This record gives sequence, C-alpha cells and structure tokens, in this order.
Amino acid sequence: MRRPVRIAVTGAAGAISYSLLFKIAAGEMMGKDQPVILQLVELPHAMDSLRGVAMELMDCAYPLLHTITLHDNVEDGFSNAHYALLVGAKPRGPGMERRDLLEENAQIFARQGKALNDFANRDVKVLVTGNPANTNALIASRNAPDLSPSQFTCLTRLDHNRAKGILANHCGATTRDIGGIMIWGNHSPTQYPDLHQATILGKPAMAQIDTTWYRDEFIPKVQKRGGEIIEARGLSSAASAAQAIVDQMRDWVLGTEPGEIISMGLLSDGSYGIAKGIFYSFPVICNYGRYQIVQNVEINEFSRQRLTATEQELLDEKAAVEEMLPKETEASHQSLSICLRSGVTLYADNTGPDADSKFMTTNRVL
Ligand code: NAX
Repeated sequence: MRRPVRIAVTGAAGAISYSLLFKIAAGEMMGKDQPVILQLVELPHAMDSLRGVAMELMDCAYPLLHTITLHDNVEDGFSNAHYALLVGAKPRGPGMERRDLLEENAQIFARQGKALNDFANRDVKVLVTGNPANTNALIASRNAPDLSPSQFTCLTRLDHNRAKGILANHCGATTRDIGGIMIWGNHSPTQYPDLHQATILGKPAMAQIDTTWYRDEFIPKVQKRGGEIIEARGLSSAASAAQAIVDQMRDWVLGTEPGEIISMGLLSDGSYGIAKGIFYSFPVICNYGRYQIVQNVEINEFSRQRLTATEQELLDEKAAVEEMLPKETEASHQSLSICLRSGVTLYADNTGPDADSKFMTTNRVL
C-alpha cells in the first residue's frame, strides 16, 4: 500500500463537502490505490456539525481513509497538506454588493494563502472553489510568496461539465461522444462556453447544432446554470460541484486522457492575449502532475469579444482587491515560466536546469 497523502478541505461541514469528502474517501479523486488523510477545516461555530460529518465518514469504513483530523483554523488544518481544496467562503448575504463580497473573501483567502505558504507541503496543489473563485485564487496565490503560482488553480470544471451535459442532452448524444469543450474566463455569468472546437462523435459540433440555439440558448444556459438550479431546488448546486472538484483535481494529478481537453482556472501567462496576473479559465491538458494551456486554438471575432468581456470583469475584480495583493509577489505573477527537461521530467520555477543548460526551456504554464 502507498503512503497516504494529506488532503486539507475548508468548508468541510458545508453542502459541497457533504458529497465531496465521501467521494475522496472512496478513492474517486486520488485513485483506488491511494490512501488519504483528510484534514477538515471549519469555522469554530461549525465544529459540532463537522464532528457529525467525521462520524459518518468513519461509519462508511472506507479502506482508503487512513485518518481524519478536525481543525477550527487553517494554520493547523493546512499542516503538511499535499492538496488543499478551498471550498469554504463567505456567502453573499441579503443586500450585499459584489464588492463587499470580494472584500470579505479577500481577508479569508489572504490568510489561507499565508497559511499554505507557512505550513503546507512545498509541492501542495491548491484548488479554489469558494466564490468569487478566480479572484480568491489570485489572492491566495499572491499571499504565498514561497510557492509557485502554478500550484494554484480555481474551479471552472463545473462549467465545463455543465456545457458537456447540456450539449449531449440537446443532441441526443452521451457525454462520452463529446470532446473539445472549452470554458474561458471567470466562473461567473461572463464566462464563455466555447463550442467552436467541440466535436460530437468526432465531427465538428458547430456543424451539427443550430447557431441561433448556440448563441441565444446554450451560452446563457451554461452561464446561468447555477441560478437555475437554485431556483428549482431552493439550494445551490452541491453534488455536481463536488464531482467537478474531484474531476479537476484527479485530472491535474493523474493526467487527462490522451486527446482530452479540460477547462481549468489558472494564472494567465499571456496566452491568447489575456492579461497576465489574473486567474482565467483556459483549455488545458494535464500530465506528470502539471497542466499546460492548449495553444493555437482559433479565436474568431465572436469568441474574441467574449474572451475580452470576461477578462475585463476579472481585471475589475483584481482592482477591487488590490490592497490585498502584496507587491512582493507581483513579479512572479507577471512572468510565470517553467523548464521542460527532455520532455520527460518537468520542473517548476527555480528547480529546473540552469539557463545555459542543454535542455530546452519554455515559457508555457505547466
Ligand atoms: P455552504 O454554505 O453549504 O458551506 C460553506 C461552508 O464553509 C460552511 O460550513 C462555512 O461554515 C464554511 N466556511 C466559511 N468560511 C470559512 C473559512 N474561512 N474557513 C473554513 N470554513 C469556512 O456552501 P457550499 O454550497 O458548500 O459552497 C461553498 C462555496 O462554493 C461557495 O462560496 C459557493 O459560492 C462556491 N461554489 C463555487 C462553484 C465553482 O464552480 N467555483 C460552484 C459551486 C458553488 O456555488
């Protein structure tokens, strides 16, 4: 049996975690041969509820669940964590402006970034789900000077999965028949679900669907799916969000299938002309525990307008939390680079071969 890995989860007594933790313990995220230690973090007032969740996890007698620890602070909860799933966040209350939401969450994610920097494993992989996810990921990453920004991502896999499911349902296909879905930008209603590269049974999707349906129904449906679910269920999406977290982290760690493209929120390296220094959803492939932005996707005028609109929203969000972004990490977030050694072993920033080594270098985000 392998050594267990440590997975920290914040918001562990919340709705998403009530699905997520059981999937992780069952081996759906890290693989069926990987034991896990769950380090569950909640706010002090939710610790009783968290104890109940821990009892249920125990009662499932999962063979892969090595240990559960409960924490009312992130500094303890992130200790030596190999993976950190930042699910907990302050929800938008009645009468609260988006700006207030950004500011309140900025405090939370700045502290979490510092705690990851000071207490987590040096190779920790971080996935931010709590909203506003992209900007929260930026704040956490900017507050972790000793970690590489490439260790932080935010969740846009739910949007990706939604687009796939809705397209399959519309065409009478199954999701296995569909490839090439791309979500660009922010996890918000400005996100752009792009079907121009998508295929259904290996043939271009755009040739098999009505353009009017794509523009007037499909795009807004994916963008506003979260609200539609709240209206129907009276509660926000939880099980589907948990599945998306499992999918995104599993693909990042274990790799995407050959030929498969997924969507992931990550620090922009300037690809597709998107401003550097914001967390933006790009099409990626994953291998060797790293991700790489798919290059040379054709962007038509229709797509470009949407890529720019969602980019602008993220730049505005960044401006609203500027005082929570330490100056010392500005440069590292403007020039993300990575060395690629003989195409086999990949190193993150500062751990690769010297500049004059015979190995190829690339400035791609990985
Ligand atoms: P819940 O309100 O059910 O649970 C959140 C939990 O987080 C609560 O138990 C709360 O006590 C805890 N919490 C809050 N602040 C914390 C902190 N600083 N440290 C530790 N725990 C903290 O929300 P849930 O439905 O589970 O959703 C969680 C977050 O995911 C929300 O911010 C939500 O907006 C966001 N979502 C993001 C999605 C995405 O695709 N990026 C989709 C699903 C979801 O809407």
